[in-house]
Amino acid sequence: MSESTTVKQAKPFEFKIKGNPCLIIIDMQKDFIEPKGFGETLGNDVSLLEPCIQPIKSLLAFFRQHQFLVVHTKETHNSDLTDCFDAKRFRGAVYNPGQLKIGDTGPMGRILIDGEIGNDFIDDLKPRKNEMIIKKQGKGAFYNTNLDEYLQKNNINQLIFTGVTTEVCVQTSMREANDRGYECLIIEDGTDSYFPEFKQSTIDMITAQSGIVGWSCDSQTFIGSFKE
Ligand code: C5J
Repeated sequence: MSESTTVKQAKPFEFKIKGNPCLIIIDMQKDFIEPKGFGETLGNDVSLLEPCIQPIKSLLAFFRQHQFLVVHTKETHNSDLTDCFDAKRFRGAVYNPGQLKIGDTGPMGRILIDGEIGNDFIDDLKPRKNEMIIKKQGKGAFYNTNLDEYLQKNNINQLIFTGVTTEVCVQTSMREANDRGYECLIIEDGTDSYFPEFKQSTIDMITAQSGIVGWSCDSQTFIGSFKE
């Protein structure tokens, strides 16, 4: 890593790289991205999450090539659902009684349950053996996980956020990280939402007020900054 790498085009102002950054890939799981999983059962058009896959692939290749740390998160529950609050499990079903809930069996196995096909990462973004997988029950990657401890142990101060969905698990995790003292940058084309307008609003909220939660830029701007 060059000591002087700066993402000059980042918003709201340049993002200076200080040490090795860590790539955080949030919840790129079949349950959210492919038909017949959790995302679709909640009534969403999952095809809206496809555009971010290729930019995340490029970033992942770049981080691997530089031997920078990569963390993959996974929203998941134990098969006995003892780690799933009723408030989470039953909320949607109250209003849509026919809809599949967390733990119910769908075409890709039990919805959002660890070990089921739908709960696994999409084929394009499978973690390597040496990469950290954070299993989380909440929307935030820091809630009830050892992510903070892992990052501290590896002297990480800057996090590059990608994944889905922008305004739910990505934003929640980025806010948690910001409150823990990490400098955070969200990759604009490396995240998507079932609601494109929410994606844009999230990026605007994050970068407003002099980067109150962090910075943003697109994947090629980030990668290109290392070649300048
Ligand atoms: C959601 C997520 N949307 N990964 N999870 O429930 O954003």
